[in-house]
Amino acid sequence: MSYQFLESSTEGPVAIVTLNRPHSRNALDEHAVAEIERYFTAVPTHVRAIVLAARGPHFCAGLDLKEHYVKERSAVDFMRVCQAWHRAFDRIQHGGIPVVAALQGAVVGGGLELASAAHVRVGDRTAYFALPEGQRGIFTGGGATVRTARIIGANRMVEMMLTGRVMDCDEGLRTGLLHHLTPAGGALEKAVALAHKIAANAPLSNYAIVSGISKVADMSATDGLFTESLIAAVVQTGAEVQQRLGDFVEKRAEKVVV
Ligand code: 1HE
Repeated sequence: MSYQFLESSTEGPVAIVTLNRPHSRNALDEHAVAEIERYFTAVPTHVRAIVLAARGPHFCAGLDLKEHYVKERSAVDFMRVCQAWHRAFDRIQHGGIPVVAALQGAVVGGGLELASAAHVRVGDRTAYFALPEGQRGIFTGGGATVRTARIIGANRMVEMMLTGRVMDCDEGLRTGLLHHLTPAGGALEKAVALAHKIAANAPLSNYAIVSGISKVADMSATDGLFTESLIAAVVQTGAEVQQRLGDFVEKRAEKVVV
């Protein structure tokens, strides 16, 4: 499949998908969001983990403000834009394949919404986060009220949006926007290494981890526990379980050590 905004390549079971519009700081126009949805809807079948990266010094400057300015969209037009973002980012979060984001520079507005849909976020020391919608006279529309608020807390998101302050990489690590922090320029290498490690897990376990946990978080405790038992019943009887547990019992498997 051919793309204008995205670049993709594979390294064995790991795909690397790269936002490739650095001259616009990878701002997301309608076409870019449609390409993201298209890629994550039809991931090559051999891919077991995906790295989401970006060219240039900034991961993503969010909504393409120039497109929004020129199009002078109506409320209904923008509702449709938001729904397209929701569909695309939902494919990332719930597509069943682990996604590791490699972040540098600005991860702002819709760029933070995109990063929030990934399962693992690796940032280098240049990475920073902001929700400048208030200053632009707009509002989040790519899922931040759900995904970003659940990561950093609704209260902190309100404060960030009201004040427009920039969160640096250290605070990003403390608040859960980052899971791993690397020296400048090191995020992609670390993300690819993590993706290979993730790809070595049983695919059914990975599917359950990325699809099940966030769904259970939307449920009551009673429904969540019941759903967990159903997921576990399927995964624990999967094709690879006997071999992997046999490796442990026969002392061929790695131990869990610090
Ligand atoms: C853009 C965009 C954009 C850059 N839409 N064109 N997002 C923002 O409010 C962030 C706005 N951008 C910035 O604050 C800065 O551009 C950056 C900090 C990201 C990067 O700064 P810098 O100095 O490296 O680059 P630059 O010179 O500001 O930008 C380079 C070019 O990218 C320039 O275009 P040029 O034609 O003058 O070369 C910029 O206009 C262009 N550019 N950001 C369009 N966002 C679903 S709702 C989501 C709501 C939001 O995402 S709100 C957050 C919007």
